[in-house]
Amino acid sequence: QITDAKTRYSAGVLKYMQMGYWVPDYVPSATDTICLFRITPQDGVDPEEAAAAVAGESSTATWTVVWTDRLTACDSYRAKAYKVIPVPNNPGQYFAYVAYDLILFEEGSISNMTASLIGNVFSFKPLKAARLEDIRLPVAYIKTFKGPPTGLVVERERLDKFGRPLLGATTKPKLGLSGRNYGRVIYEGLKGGLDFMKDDENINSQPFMHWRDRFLYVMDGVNKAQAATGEIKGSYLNVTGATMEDIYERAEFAKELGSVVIMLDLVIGWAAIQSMANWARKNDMIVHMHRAGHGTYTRQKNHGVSFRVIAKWLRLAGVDHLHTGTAVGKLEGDPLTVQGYYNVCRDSYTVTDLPRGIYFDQDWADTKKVMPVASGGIHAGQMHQLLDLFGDDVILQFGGGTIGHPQGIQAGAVANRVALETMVKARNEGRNIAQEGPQILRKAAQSCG
Ligand code: CAP
Ligand code: MG
Repeated sequence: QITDAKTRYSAGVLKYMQMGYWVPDYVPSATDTICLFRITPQDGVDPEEAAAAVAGESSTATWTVVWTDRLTACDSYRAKAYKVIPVPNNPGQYFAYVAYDLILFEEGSISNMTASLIGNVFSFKPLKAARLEDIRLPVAYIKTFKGPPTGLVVERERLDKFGRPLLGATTKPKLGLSGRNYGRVIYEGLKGGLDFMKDDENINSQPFMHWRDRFLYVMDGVNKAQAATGEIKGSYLNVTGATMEDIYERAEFAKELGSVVIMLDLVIGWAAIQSMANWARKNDMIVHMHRAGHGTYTRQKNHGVSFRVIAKWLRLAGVDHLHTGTAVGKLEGDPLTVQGYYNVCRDSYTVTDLPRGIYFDQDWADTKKVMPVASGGIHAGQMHQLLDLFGDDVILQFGGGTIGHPQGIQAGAVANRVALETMVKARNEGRNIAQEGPQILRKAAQSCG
């Protein structure tokens, strides 16, 4: 085989072939993890060589052959690049498929898996750029994770809310309100008809409002709104803090006050997220995940990590809500790609769907489902588009779109609830909401003033 290859491959590729990192006839097994990297090799570097270098650096290899390689006889420790194809319409870019044996990752540890898969390779010299586009996780590895603490099915049961998307809003302005004023916003939003209110990603415990103050006033608002409406309500209390001790302390206080939900920012890191998922599982708490910071590595199309991969890792790590994009709001994202992220959150079995950016089938092996959150510059006037794009299992969150209502916060919440219920009714009656939506909304707005 090597003799054949000599006529086909450059010396650089042959070197990797001999080492076992470029294995063009490799057929991944059902227990392998498969990564699809989009690589842009440096000028003059063969794509197969670059792919093999990725396989090497993300598993066993360093920049040179080492004596101790001979002490690890087992071929399975080497990740194997086995397929490289040009990316259509993107000259210089290639899709590289790399397979990893089950033995390479610690059970139930996103930190360990990511230290291999995205540890060093993204600053690797043979590559101008690299992006982890998608990942197929084997059932054998999935079963070592506990997944969402609550999951969307149990969440609906706890809240006693079915047959429609849930509604939320982020309290604005992002920073600066006092505890008492903040609590008033929570009460008005929930009383007006929202299911959830939300802390913003950057509100923790600043001098203008310490966290205990916020939690006390927020829960006062939640309790009063529950009493006034007879519905179960929640407000995502952001327990993000400087240390795990702070995070645990804040989460314990949220529980003590009777909150059904806590919020975490993605920036706290994988180990902290998995620890908090364990805490939430023991305390029957919903975990709301705000993907703060993700754009720094998910946005560029040729470098970083795709959000669909982050969403898969977060589902395994154990979150119940995940910001997943809107396709129609103030933040970037095209409808099909965003729908693909929703699939990753909510499917029992995700089927390959190239237009939606899903490159592999993924059996979720009964991992609970994550409730996706559409947030970022959306408002009631887009209700038909949002319902049409995402269906019922989603939280639609209107921050500015509630608190910016000309007649006040409660009126903003009422507008969102009326728009949602009108649109769900129209859809259930078989009307084409994508087309008739604006008319239906205008009529509803007139009839309720
Ligand atoms: C929304 C939001 C969220 C973004 C995050 C904001 O407010 O609170 O942080 O939606 O984006 O500050 O922009 P508005 P994503 O509803 O007033 O826009 O959900 O995509 O992670
Ligand atoms: Mg925000």
